[in-house]
Amino acid sequence: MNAPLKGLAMQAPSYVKNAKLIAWVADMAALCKPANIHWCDGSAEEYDRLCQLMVDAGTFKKLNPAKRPNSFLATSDPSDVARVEDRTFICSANKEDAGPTNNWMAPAEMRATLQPLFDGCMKGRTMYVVPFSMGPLGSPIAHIGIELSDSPYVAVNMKIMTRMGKAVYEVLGVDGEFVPCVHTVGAPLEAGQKDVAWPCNKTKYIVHYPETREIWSYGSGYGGNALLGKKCFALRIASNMGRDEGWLAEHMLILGVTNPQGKKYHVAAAFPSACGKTNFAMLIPPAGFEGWKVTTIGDDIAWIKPGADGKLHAINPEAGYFGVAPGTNMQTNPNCMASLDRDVIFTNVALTDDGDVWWEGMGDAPAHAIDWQGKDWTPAIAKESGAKAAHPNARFTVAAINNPALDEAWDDPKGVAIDAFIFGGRRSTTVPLVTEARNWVEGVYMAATMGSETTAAAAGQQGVVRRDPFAMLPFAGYNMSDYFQHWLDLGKKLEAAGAKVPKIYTTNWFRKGADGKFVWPGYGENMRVLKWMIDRIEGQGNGTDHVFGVSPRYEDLNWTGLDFSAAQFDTVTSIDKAAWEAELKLHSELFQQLAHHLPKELPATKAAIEQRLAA
Ligand code: O2Y
Ligand code: MN
Repeated sequence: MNAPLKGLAMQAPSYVKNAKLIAWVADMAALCKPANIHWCDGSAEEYDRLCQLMVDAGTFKKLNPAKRPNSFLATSDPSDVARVEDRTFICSANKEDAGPTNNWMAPAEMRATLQPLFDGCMKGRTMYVVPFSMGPLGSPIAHIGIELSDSPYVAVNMKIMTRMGKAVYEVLGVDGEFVPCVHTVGAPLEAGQKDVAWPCNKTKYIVHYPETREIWSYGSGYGGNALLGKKCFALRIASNMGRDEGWLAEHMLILGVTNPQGKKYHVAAAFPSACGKTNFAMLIPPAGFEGWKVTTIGDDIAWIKPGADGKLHAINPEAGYFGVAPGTNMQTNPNCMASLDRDVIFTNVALTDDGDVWWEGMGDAPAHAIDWQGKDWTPAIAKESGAKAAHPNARFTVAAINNPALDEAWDDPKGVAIDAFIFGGRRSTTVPLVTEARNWVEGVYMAATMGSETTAAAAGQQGVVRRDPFAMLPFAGYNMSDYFQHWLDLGKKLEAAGAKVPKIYTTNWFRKGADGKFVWPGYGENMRVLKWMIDRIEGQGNGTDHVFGVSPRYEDLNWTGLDFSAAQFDTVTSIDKAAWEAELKLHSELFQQLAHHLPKELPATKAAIEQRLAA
């Protein structure tokens, strides 16, 4: 316990009644020694004031209101541009509980490491107390967090990304539970020291204590490192809560799909980072799908709890999108482009001469811009030096309510009942366009073994495949094999109760032809695959059984409005025996790595696939 700072922590507003929270803020203030404490109320006035404060400090540039009303551009320190997986730790009491896919340090050792770093880390800065609900306020599926941060950038981003503000304290009450999240940029200001536009520290720690449900983040002001509601709470800590309490915290978008007869289905889909989750969540059905509608519930994270009706009910714990800007355009995601018309915080995109933003893949390049590092950028400079106007991980932060395709139930405290799960890898060969699992265990196997290619594959060659089970490799807050077991247990429990479990699919939009180009057109055309899944849910879609599931034949998909030949279809769906033999060897390697607590159902499923392949 640190010596209390006289007066400072006593500034809690009268509507904050939670004794544990007030004591914790006092204790953290005594440790971090901020110059001020600001208890965020989540009001529009507060948002505007903090944005102006950052404009004055040089952290934000206000964009031309005629082009991009109420929008700002932040450019980060070039060393602080992405999540830092090698500095992310799961500090469980036992190393085995973090598992071989997480960095681990003993909690006491980590606390001893962080104590001197946090001592005085907020000197000269304001500590923002950010109350947030992950999920609709008061929903039985939602949970509350409080982030203490010395970054106003974090406070305003949290206002967009979560349900942030005063109302959270009403839900919290006098003795409600919250996940404490402490964040510092790690750049204390000594008396008279001038601040920089993007303070951060070379040393970074993103630390989770799963048993005590705490998050401590040091040294970065960026994205998932600093907006602690997102990956840290909603995935790493929440996956622990879900395991203990019988629910799921998943790296999944949630969408609604309504057929021309008005019947609505809900799908949750996991794709590895930067594999088009936002595009799929905002899909616009193509020509040939008149009367079909896709609506967005969430684009990145799903919390899913079994309901009394035996169904799995999902909410989006977030209230906004922190999406990748490069590559987003009117072809790949028109709904997203429309969402970005106003009220946006852009980070690390380029500033055009007319006060707007631009990024690679947005559309026609401007004749001149200021790049994300503040340098002059022209198409000629780019051609000569390869300089990017926007950082490849440049982001937008925008409220879900800006999305024209927002689902009417996106904020429903009951959540939506899930009809199907999709697990999508990124593979240039081997894995077919879409496969349905014949049962829950086979689906868990597909999800556990999914992979994503890390390097661009040369024509006809496979890149390096990084296994990314359930798209959760960087986000599972405990041992991955225990996580598989949790999925198997949940399926068993639902089936034992007589429930119809959601169907499970695996997709791969990324097969390449002999010319090294993607064959499947993707984006809106993915609707054709989605419709096949819905036909299957209704017991109507046809398909063919193969070694590891059921896939559609050419004639089983609706091709109206798309010129896609049976030969092209064969390129994205064929199953190559030798490739699958090699693939299964890679599955064995994964299972060896995850041998501790690996559920026996997974090697058994693999053996069955091997037998079918040999037959
Ligand atoms: O680079 C970051 O800090 C953000 S990572 C991220 C952001 C939004 C959605 N997904 C991700 C991800 O890595 O999966
Ligand atoms: Mn993500």
